[in-house]
Amino acid sequence: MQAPTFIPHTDYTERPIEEMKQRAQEFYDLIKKRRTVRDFSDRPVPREIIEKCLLAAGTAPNGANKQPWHFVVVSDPKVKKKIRVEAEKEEHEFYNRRAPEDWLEDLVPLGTDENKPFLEKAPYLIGIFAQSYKLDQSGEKEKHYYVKESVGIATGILVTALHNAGLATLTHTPSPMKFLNEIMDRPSYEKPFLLLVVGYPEDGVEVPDISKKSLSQIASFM
Ligand code: IYR
Repeated sequence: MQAPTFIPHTDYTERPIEEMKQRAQEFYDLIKKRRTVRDFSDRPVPREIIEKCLLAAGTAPNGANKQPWHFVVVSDPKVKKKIRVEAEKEEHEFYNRRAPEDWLEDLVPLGTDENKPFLEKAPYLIGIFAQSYKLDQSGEKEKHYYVKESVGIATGILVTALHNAGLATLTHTPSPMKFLNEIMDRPSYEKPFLLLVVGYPEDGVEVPDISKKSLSQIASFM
């Protein structure tokens, strides 16, 4: 067992209380403007922006620093088409057979259906995969820990980074998503976590008239 190596945390900046309050307010003002959109423009987005946001996602706290995620960025129209075809097959089943009545009722305010044109129109689809373990060169399994928690946090940072950059996202979960392994050429021990649709919103896009819970509804202080 190797001894741990520690270095000074020189990146930490303590801020005066007033500045903290202001920054907390400013961040809330920024993030509360994030909305999931389902109509995307086909305007291209420089890949460099996506790369930087992925680097941000990769800083997420995670189990034993195993970083158990993989992101597949798709911009090739042929691959996007394949994803749309497979996703719409699953969605057709979901909306017409698999989904219980109360689930479909809960989706009414969102106005979703089995048609997913955004999967071809948006400039990027990011497949997010959760690695339940990793195989090293000799085929040995390396264990991963708290995989869903870790990938969930990384995904949250990715969504936040993209919003901060000025892009819109849609967290899309065609279910089941196993077809993504084949299309995105990922091994079977990587589980598709979600498909993030990224781009500019379509001009004049509308979003559902829904609201977020208040502080007292989501938090209690003891
Ligand atoms: N995956 C389907 C259904 C769906 C389910 C939930 I929960 C949502 O918040 C939104 C949609 C679809 O994408 O249409």
